[in-house]
Amino acid sequence: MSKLFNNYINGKWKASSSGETFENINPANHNEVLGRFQKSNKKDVNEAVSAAEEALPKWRATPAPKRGEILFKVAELLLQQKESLAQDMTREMGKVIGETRGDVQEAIDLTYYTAGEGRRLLGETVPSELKNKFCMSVRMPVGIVSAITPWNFPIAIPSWKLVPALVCGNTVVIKPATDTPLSVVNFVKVCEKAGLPPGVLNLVTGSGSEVGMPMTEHDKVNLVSFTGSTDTGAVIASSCAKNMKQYSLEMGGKNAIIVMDDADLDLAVEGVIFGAFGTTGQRCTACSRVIAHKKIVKKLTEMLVTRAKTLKLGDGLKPKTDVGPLINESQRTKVDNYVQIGKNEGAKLVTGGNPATGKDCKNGSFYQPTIFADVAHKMRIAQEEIFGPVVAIIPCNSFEQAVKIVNDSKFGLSSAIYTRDVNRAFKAIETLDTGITYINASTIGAEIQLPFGGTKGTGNGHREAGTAALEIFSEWKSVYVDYSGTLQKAQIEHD
Ligand code: UN1
Repeated sequence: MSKLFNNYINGKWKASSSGETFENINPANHNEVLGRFQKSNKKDVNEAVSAAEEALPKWRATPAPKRGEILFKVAELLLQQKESLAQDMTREMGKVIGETRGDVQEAIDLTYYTAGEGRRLLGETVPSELKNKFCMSVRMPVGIVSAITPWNFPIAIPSWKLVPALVCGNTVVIKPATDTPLSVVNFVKVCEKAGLPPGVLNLVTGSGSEVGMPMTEHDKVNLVSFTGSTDTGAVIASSCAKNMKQYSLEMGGKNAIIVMDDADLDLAVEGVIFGAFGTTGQRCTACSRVIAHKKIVKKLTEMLVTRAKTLKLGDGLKPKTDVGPLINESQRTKVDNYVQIGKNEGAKLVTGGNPATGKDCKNGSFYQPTIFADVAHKMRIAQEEIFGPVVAIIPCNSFEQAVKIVNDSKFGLSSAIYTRDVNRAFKAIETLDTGITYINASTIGAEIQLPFGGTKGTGNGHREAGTAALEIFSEWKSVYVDYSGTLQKAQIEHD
């Protein structure tokens, strides 16, 4: 019988009231069960929210530098445990060990950076229009936060939500994706060991409908922070709007790399391969469109196909593996369906296009790195998020046309351009309608000290990471101190 994992509520590890569990399976080897996790329900959510409510007054009254000190400890422990956290993560969700180490490193970076906010949380002091009066703004916690996190960055993305929420003085209930509960259990254990008081952070595992929705609808929850699919984001947004709750959403992308005729093609090829097939294409920032100038499109396509064929698929724990599996069988079916759609639309399949079933792949959800050429930008494979190792090459005639094609998308997360022309690079920065733009680099690999998020259908205007995250997890309070000893009237006493 595989190991049993519990929820974490009010500082205690405990089973769900449902009495039921679900299995966590290695996507590289379906015979390996990593453990059984609690199949929780509304009752567990209510208990977790009550714990968060009870812990809130004391936590928000804890000086922010002290909250930051606990979070520094979290960062130190993550650093100490980096290797075992990364190994668990590869077994749980498949991406290669170098990338899972990177995932944990992203959480370490974010946590050190944001713990320091405990000694900043900057507000403003501004002059008053009246004499003997002092004006300032301070950051207040929002209250109880529900964090609903995805499986593709199972520790980094939870850290983007939990750490700023906690440093700002909120209490939290987190629900990890059902494919990656182990990484979040590991993260919560680190927080417990670092000395986070009971009730400040609570973990409830289970499905979106049984756990995620009650966490969204609960009337004591003040803010829902979600990363995941656009469909689920839309459900969360309408529920929060109805109940006047705050929400921050980070959803899909259809990220593009423009390759101009003056680009360093070797560099561009590495960027496209890393962006399209890194994390098996399962990043919101993954490169899924290449907009290539007609003068180089043929050569670039050949180079990409040659390079894609060298990629070694298999178990991400093996040091020679380049590309791991997809997260589960339903994602593999979805990717395969998109490949059929691409073929039916008339795109030219130049490599891949099938599930990978060789000896290193036979027990897992593997899919061949897939490239389509001669794609028209209105085709579904060039418009919809596939979330797999599939990239569409779209020829273009000019820089201006390339920008139009990139921007003709309902999403706006990440974009990139390969060019040696500095003027064109700056024009790209100005005109590409995405939250992130890379020059001579791939669409993936954002650093935590900058805002992360996108325009249009990618989100709802918020940015995570950096100091931008504080705008999500704190509320402004404006403070006026009148030390005149008289009744002074702003605006009215104007002359
Ligand atoms: C995501 O795919 O949701 O920029 C996050 C990147 C990573 C984060 C990706 N640092 O690719």
